[in-house]
Amino acid sequence: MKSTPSFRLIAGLAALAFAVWVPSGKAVLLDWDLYSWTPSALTQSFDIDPLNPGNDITITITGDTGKFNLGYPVTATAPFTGGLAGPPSALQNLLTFDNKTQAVTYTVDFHYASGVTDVAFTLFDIDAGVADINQPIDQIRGNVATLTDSSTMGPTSLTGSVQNTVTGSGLSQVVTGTGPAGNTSADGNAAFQYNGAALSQFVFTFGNDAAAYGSGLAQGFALGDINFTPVPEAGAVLACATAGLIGVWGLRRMRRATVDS
Ligand SMILES: [Ca+2]
Ligand SMILES: [Ca+2]
Ligand SMILES: [Ca+2]
Repeated sequence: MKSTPSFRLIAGLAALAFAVWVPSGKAVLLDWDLYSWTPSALTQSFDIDPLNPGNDITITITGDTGKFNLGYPVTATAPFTGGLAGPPSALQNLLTFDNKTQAVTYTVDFHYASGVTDVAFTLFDIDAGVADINQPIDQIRGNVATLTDSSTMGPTSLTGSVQNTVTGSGLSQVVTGTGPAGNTSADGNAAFQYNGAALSQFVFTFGNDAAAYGSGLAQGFALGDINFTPVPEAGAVLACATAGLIGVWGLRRMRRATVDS
């Protein structure tokens, strides 16, 4: 039997699809230089991944949101840069709490059927005022991710800097400022990673350490770019494997037909 040109084409394309289009779990980046936050908005969704239908990520801020300084949150290259060259834009947050118990919580939802993994981001300027009880002491607490099976986990890696300290383990890891970090330095950075498990959401809360006085002074931090890797959907993997098998079968058949002829 002689394989027709169209059959050869289909078999070749199917084999090619298998070779290049098996879902690779390609990393996606919410890059604040490309996507901006509407000033003062408390929730926003972003469609940053063309391979995933519709919006891919939503960030929502709750809690004492009335304490944001005018015009915040906002994407900007100042005041906090994390010490990065450029500097790149980041989600800047400046608040003036009335007391040390007020706080705001950031919820980041990923809109992927099978979740995402290898989430990584850095917060800038998690620090404390000069050694004076009237100064705020930045604190990031409540660091928890919700997995696609509804269980929870803490950051798999949480790395502080010169002017903050990381305490606790698992679901109770906390970053607390220990001294003043320059707004354009890396001294207040805190790098987060959630690796290994498919998650659909992570949260963190920005407030003050219990040792802070809470005197109504402005304090702030920035959220840098968010990296993550979508987990391929089981259906997509199956479809690719099927296309690949058809392609391989077709090519073998063509080869046999060529030998026979
Ligand atoms: Ca999308
Ligand atoms: Ca700060
Ligand atoms: Ca600072």
